[in-house]
Amino acid sequence: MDDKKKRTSAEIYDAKKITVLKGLEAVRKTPAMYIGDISSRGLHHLVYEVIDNSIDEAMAGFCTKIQITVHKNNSVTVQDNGRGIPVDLHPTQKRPAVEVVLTTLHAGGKFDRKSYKVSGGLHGVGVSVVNALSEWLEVSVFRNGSIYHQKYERGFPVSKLKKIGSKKETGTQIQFLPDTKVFKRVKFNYDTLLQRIRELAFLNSSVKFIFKDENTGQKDEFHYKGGLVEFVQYLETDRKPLFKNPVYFKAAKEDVDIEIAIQYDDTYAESIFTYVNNIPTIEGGTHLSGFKAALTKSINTYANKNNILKSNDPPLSGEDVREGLTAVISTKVLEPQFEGQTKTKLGNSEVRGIVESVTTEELGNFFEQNPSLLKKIVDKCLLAARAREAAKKARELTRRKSALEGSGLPGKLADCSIRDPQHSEIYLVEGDSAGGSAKQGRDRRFQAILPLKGKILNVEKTRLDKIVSNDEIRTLVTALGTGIGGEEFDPEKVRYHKVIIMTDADVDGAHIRTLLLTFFFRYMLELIQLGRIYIAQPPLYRIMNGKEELYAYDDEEREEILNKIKRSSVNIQRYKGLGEMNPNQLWATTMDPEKRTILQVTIDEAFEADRIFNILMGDKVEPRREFIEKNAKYVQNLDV
Ligand code: 0RA
Repeated sequence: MDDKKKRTSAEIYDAKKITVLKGLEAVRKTPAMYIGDISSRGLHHLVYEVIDNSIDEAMAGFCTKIQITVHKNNSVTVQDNGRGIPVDLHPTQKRPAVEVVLTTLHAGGKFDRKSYKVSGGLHGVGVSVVNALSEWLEVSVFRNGSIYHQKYERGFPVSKLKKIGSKKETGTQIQFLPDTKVFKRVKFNYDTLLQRIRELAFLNSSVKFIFKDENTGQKDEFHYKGGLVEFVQYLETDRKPLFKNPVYFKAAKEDVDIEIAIQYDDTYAESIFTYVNNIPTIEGGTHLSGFKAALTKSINTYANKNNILKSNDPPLSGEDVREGLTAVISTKVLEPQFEGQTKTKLGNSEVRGIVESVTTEELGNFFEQNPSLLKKIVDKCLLAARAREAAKKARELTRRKSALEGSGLPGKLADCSIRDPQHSEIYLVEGDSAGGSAKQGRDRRFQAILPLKGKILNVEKTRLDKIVSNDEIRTLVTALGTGIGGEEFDPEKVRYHKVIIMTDADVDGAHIRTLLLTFFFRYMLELIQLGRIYIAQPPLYRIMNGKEELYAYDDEEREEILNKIKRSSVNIQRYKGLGEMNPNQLWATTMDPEKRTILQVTIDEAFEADRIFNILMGDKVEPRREFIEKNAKYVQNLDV
């Protein structure tokens, strides 16, 4: 300190206290800056944030068990068996270290332990953020043979850290109740938490996770000792793997830890999931491109070396070697840089070369030792190469055909007059009759209508060449303007910033919606990530109260309405299909931007979506029996 007058420790204490207050105040003022949003997503993020701290302790080698419990009052407890957050007085702040961790932004990993920084994303903001956004939070530290306890309200300590008992084992327990003054709705979704916990269990094979919900009595335990190998096997549920065990390797090079598991199967999709410090990198980045480069090069090199590729065979492209590939790539990077639209793309350029060289070396060893598996892979890639060639021809044919047809837009499309994608939307409507009503009811300035004939092609069971020559899909792709398939697809070219799926509220409607979602997930994932895909919410009931016309969008709302009005004079109609609404009704209930609700499709756990779409739409009939039930639930989840 270069001040002339030395400050007293009381003054320092006050100064620090003011910074702390300012920090927590900032979090409460603009919570979205710290946790993304204050909807369901942000709410669940609080739990992940607390778990992340326990996982840090596990990565440091001191924690083997993490228990997560959702209580009846909507509070959540996260308990671990790590060393316990230190309780001794912080050297400059004159407060117990645990209090500093819980009240200072970004203090969590800063002192005396190596921790992977997770700057840029929403992760790693620290437990103090959770504290600030909780009505109350209680921490118990098991350390030095004692139990220490302290309580906070909206981030501020309301008790001193006190010794309240003794305990041999060490650990940390944090229980918190999210603040209803901050969050729109404080209700945790078991499946949402379950999926993230399962994912973390796959990524951290040394930790046992125990997850309980006291509302339902549900309990799940995960301890995947096989780590990524088990992760890939889980993703392969209901697919036929090409070889018995996934290829697996792990390496550390120049401060980067790399772990990869790979399998091929009988699907045509490419399912690669990448992580940096346990955070899903949806948009990929340098670790992914390093891996892809190594895979393409290695397969070509060894296939040539072993004379599996003949001189008249084409070289295998990246897309060819990734058809039917399922892989998980988990990296640990000290100071990751996150880029991209959703800040989920790894930017560190050094990581590309590191992952590429490790993968090249490991795959080389594997192919040397398993030439018969290499042959299986190459044969599969050659099939993909031929299909890609056929798809290219089919696309060229389509292009020439549409050039002859004039504008190039499909005849079935009732386009809007505005040309600016940002202000345009397209309704994909089930059936010609509903399509007709939508065309009459719409605001033609900015709403385009594309009626779809029955069930579109199941892309999960079809190769790209067949997909691009399917009429219904071609119409859809042309209307959207994006192109399809690998390099050909460009999400920036989309002609409408809202693509709204509008189907009947029955079994067939649900099926068509899933077929469309499968298509977007497999071939236009970026449109989902950019938040361009929506699901229309037509009403389920029309309630005539004398001359008054009311609509209910679910059973709960119907009851609410019926409770408000006199039941004697009412007439209730249950809509079985969109076709039962006249154009005016369709506009008023489902299409008018002033009144409608549309659900934005988002994918939080891409790995689970991948698996579910495959199970739902894949070959095996048995799992599809659960189709409607599961699907209905899944689409609800899409709204989080
Ligand atoms: C700072 C330092 C040490 C451990 C922790 C924080 C820690 C934080 C959390 C949060 C949840 N569980 C946790 N477990 C540990 C190291 C303490 C030492 O050196 O003994």
